[in-house]
Order: sequence, then structure tokens, then C-alpha cells
Amino acid sequence: MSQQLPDDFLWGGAVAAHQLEGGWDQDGKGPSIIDVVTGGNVNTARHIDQKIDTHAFYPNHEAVDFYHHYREDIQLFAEMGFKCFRTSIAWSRIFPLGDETTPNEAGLKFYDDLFDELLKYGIKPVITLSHFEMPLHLAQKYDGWMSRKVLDCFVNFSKTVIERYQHKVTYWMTFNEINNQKNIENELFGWVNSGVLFKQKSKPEEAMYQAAHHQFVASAIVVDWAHQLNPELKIGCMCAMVPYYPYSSNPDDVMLAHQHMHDRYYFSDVMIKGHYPSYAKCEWQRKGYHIVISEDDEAILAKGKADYMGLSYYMSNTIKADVQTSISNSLDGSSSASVKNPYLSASDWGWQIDPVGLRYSLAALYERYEVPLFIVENGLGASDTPDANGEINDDYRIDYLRAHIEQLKKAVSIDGVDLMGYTPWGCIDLVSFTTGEMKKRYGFIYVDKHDDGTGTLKRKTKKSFRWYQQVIASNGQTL
Ligand code: BGP
Repeated sequence: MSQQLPDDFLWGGAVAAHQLEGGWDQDGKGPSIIDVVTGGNVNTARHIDQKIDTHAFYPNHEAVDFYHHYREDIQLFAEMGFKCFRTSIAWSRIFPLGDETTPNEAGLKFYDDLFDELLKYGIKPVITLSHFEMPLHLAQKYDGWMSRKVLDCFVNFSKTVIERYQHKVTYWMTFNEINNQKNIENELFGWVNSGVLFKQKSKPEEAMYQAAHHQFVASAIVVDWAHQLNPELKIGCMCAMVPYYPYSSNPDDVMLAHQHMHDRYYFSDVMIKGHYPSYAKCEWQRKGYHIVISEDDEAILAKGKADYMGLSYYMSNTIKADVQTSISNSLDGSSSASVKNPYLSASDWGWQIDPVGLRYSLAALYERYEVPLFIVENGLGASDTPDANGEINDDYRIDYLRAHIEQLKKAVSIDGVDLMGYTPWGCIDLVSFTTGEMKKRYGFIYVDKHDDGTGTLKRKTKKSFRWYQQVIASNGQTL
């Protein structure tokens, strides 16, 4: 069977504003909820009522200074042959506080220039409206997405940028990995998704569902509005896909894995199907949750269904019914029943490497939703060490990506998945989200920047750069 990908397949790379731009307070940008997260052992609570200590080393405040290096970086992306580049707009560059009516022109101009630079090389921008960002003021003043006021602010921000860039940007996503917050045990996820510390609420899970409801409505309003503005625009949702496997054929393991998959599907079910799934309503009733849903909300959700689904995929998770201890795994919302999968190896950060899980996820999602899918994140975090000649021979990264591309090709050619494109995460080295480290690198391009803040910021291509260049040139045939 031919494993040909479509001619217009969107090969590229992915980043997020706060993890690479730096310039956190430049040209009128306000502080964002992510600017007070130091990474790893995030303790956002202590920052909320305090002024930001500008002397503390927050890795993302400078990051890899894409804010000033984007021309040189885009030139390298073009050399790799990128068809698209996924990044996000830092909301607080546009609305520094979030509740103003007039946008910050300097912030708007930065993204105009950035998109023009991409388009100069024929690289299509793919834009996430909120990649773990919101002006800090909105979290402090309104309790983040607990409030419908923030819904209005997000819609205003989205309309402002979509209207401005509609002729430069066709592909949009509303919220990055909106489903991370389902793991209410990890405060980092709730904070970056919603600007809320759910564990401080009397009913944390109910609060999470309420905040998410406001995001669903906001997303649907934006999708519907954008379609009316310009029917060419494609607005997707975006979820982290970490499939749960049953540890064994024990029916209890199988059922547990099935139930846990609701954590993965809940958000995309609402955003793509346009209504709440029955298992959600059943859970709210069983737990005595009351989610405030306004009269028009259901009609809004039905009208503003996402055009496609963006997903991140790094690993799978395995679940066992009678186990109370967990493997350490910070990204995937793992419960106490997660166990090591004996068939898989793991990255240095414990993320279990599972290329077949990507095909499995794509097939399952496409059968469930029948909308185009877009792999907007995938990759291996590793601590690259330059050799004696200063070269980075990252064969481990090439092996990881090759194995995943082989599987995505099978998903297209054997499982019939409509796949729009593939943008490996952190195509240029940037600050790790879960750990705040520079040493956890994903890039095809090395950046001389280190965890203690030192480094020249000089860029250098890795071995994987030439490899990926060939992959794109051959449309995935030369791996
Ligand atoms: C996803 C985020 C990204 C990114 C990636 C890798 O959850 O959408 O922002 O950082 O994970 O995670 P990390 O940087 O922690 O290795």
C-alpha cells in the first residue's frame, strides 16, 4: 500500500510565545499568568498576591529571545523547508491587562512583522490564541476563567487579532491543551489553562468544569464569528492526547482505561460535537455538581463547532485496576493507577516512548469525530551535549521522530485518517513548560542558553536539522 501523504501536507515546527519570545515586559506587554511560573515545582499561589519580583530568574522572561532573533530563526526554518510554523500570540502583548478596550499597537505590530517574515518564505503561520497565557490581571481581578467577564475579554482579544491578521493567518486554535486542567491534582495545569488554583476551591473539580464551560462558550463564539468574518478561516481546538492502555486483558483494567479516556475526550467532545456528552452530565449528577450554563450557551456550543482538531502527542499511559502507586509522569494527568508499560522505554524525563500510540490515537480520534486532525506537537525532550567540535549529533531525536512519522503515515494510508500536517514541538530550543529548564531540549536548532541564565543565545543547527530537511523535501518518503 502506498504511504503517500497529501501534496499540501503541512510540515513545520511548533513553539509557544512564552517559551521562546522573551521580551516579557517589552513594548507595553503586561505580565501574563505564565510570567510568574518558575517551572518544575510551580507554586503559583505565592505569586498571586505578590508583586512580581523582577530580580528573580524566571526562565521565560528572556527565553531564547525570539522577540529579537525571529528573522534569523525564520530563515533557518525556511532552509529546513517548513510549510508552516505554529506559534501563539501572547495575549498580554495585545491587551496588557486584558480588560482594556484599546489594544496595544506595538504588540499588534510585532505579530504583523513576524507573520510577514514567515509569509516572505511561503511559511503559513498556525496560531494558538491562548497557549497557557492570559494577562495576570485577569487572574487576579476576576479569578480567571471562573468569571464570564474573562470570557468576554478573550472574545474581544480573539476578534481583535483574527480581524487584523485574517489575510495572513488561515489556521487558528483557540486554547492549547485545554484538557490538561482535568488533572486538578497538578496546580500548574489549572493555572495555565484557566488562571485558577482549583485546589483552593471548596469543590475543585466542579470549579474546573465551570471554568472549562466558559472556555467552551468563548471558543464557540470565536469559531462562529470568524466563519462569518471570513469563510476561509479554519479554527480548531487543541488537546493533549495521551492514550490510556489497559495493563492487561483483565476486564477491570479494560473498563478503567475506557473510563479514564473520558478525561482525554471530554473537551474535544464538547468542542467538536457541539454538546456535552452524556457521561459528563451523568458525572455531574452523581457528584452533585452544579455547572452554571446560561440560557443561550447550548445553542452557542452547537453553532461554533471546531473545524479541526490539533493534538499534541508525546507518550502513552498504562493503567491497572488494583494499583495505588504511580509512575512519575508530569504531563499526562496520570492517576494513581498508572503503571510502567513493560513494552516501552522512556525519555530521560520518564515519558514513555510509544510511536504506535500515535497511530492508535489518530485512528481513534478520527473515527470518533471525522474532522481533519493536525499533529501540532510531538518530540523528544533530551539534554543535547555538543561534541568536541561543537556538533550535536542527536540521533536519538531522529530515531524518535522517524518512528512517529512512520506511524502517522500508516494512520493516513491504512486507517484513512485525514491528517493536515505535522509540526514537531520546539523546532528551535526553548524553555521547557513542565520543568522550566533549558536543558530539556527538543530543537533541530540549538540555542546557547543555559539553566542558570547564561549563554550567548547563538543558534546552531543540529544533525536532525539536515535530516528533517530531507523528510520535508521528500514529503515524508525519505526517513
Ligand atoms: C506541552 C505544551 C508545550 C510543551 C510540551 C513539552 O504540554 O503544550 O508547551 O512545552 O508540552 O513539554 P515540556 O516542555 O515540559 O517538555
